[in-house]
Amino acid sequence: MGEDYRRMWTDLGLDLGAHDALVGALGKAYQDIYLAQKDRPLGMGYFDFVMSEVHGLRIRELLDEKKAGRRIIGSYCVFVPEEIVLAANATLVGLCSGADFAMEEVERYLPRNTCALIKSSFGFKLGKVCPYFESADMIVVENTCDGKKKAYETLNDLVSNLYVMDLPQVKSENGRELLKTEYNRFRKAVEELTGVAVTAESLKQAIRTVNAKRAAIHRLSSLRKADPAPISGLDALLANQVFFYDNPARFTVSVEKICDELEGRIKEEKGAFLAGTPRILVSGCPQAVPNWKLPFIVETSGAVIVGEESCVGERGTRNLTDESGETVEQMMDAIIDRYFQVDCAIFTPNPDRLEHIREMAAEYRADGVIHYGLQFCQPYLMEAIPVEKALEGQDIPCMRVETDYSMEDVGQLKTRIEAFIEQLR
Ligand code: BJ8
Repeated sequence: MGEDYRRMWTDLGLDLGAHDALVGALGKAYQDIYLAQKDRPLGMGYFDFVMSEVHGLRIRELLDEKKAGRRIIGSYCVFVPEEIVLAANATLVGLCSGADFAMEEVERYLPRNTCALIKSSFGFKLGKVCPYFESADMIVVENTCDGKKKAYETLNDLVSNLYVMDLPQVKSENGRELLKTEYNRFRKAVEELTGVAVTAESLKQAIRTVNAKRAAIHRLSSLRKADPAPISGLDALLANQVFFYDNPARFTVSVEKICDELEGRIKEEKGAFLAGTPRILVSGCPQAVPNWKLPFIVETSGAVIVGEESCVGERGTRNLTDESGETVEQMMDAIIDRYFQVDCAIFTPNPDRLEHIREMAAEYRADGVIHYGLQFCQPYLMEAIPVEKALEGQDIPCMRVETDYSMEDVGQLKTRIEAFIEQLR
């Protein structure tokens, strides 16, 4: 099987030496962070397996789908509607952007002071290490923050299959119109790519499939309201990360299964940490695989993470699409309504996000909030200040963290986070 995978990666044009280094580092981090946890739910075995095969079996499956005539679409943002992709007989996968790679090469194209997520997406492409990127027939990028917008102009010179989706920045009538225009344009582009027209039947089925996986992961999130929390924040984050890679139907079944197990743990008052452990809500920038730095520090410093107000978390999954439409137009409208609720910090103003953080802090019984901002991410770093103020009004302590993907600040962050947790006790 090892040789078979190597042939597959070579055929995709990956740099095998660099890829080996990446997979080795990923495996080591996984071992040290995930497998070192004690008494994990048995259902996590599935996610461990997915992670061990994230560049292997899953890529093989995608290539098999391609052989059978399906198209693969890669994306970096939760604004790319999976419902439309599935309805036109294609598969959507999240693209890697959670680790530093080929940074010297990246800084030939992007300023040093660019957020780690954007640099990472370039690093995986330039270092030729991302089999998802290389398997994709179309790469969808979006006009969200300024960094992404400008970086994609450069990426467009490097790859031939980029599709740029324009997105609104204001939640107004005009903003909704823009989203509608863009989603209809995207539908046509995907139909052209696959040669399959979206029908009322296929769109309904796709909405059901995506709703089911969102509902399943939302169920898992809700179970974390219990004290003791039945699952660690690290493990819950992993399930949220796998959400972007896995086959949707299989993912749904696996999440429902672990939820059944967690319900049993709650009944037995069995937790990942002891009852009364300080509870943290993390809010802010997305944490893509293998960016596990913050939860690792928090959960080895005496607290448990009980929720993520993030696109790899509740912001990306909490809303479902109305399934009652009968025509393609009605269902497209329902999809637009659903995505228009995503409260990314690129929107101005963005009061819904503050409300949602307050709501989550209360529901998940968080003792404190850690606002996670990537360095040079202006939308989230700017919004961290109103978030802190809004929480002050509710007497919920908030700590602002500004970091990147390197491990250089782990010691300093740990000291600050330990002091914050001490204050919550
Ligand atoms: S909907 S959060 S996935 S854009 S961290 S690249 S904002 S400078 S990722 Fe996002 Fe879509 Fe919004 Fe969600 Fe820019 Fe900030 Fe970097 Fe960011």
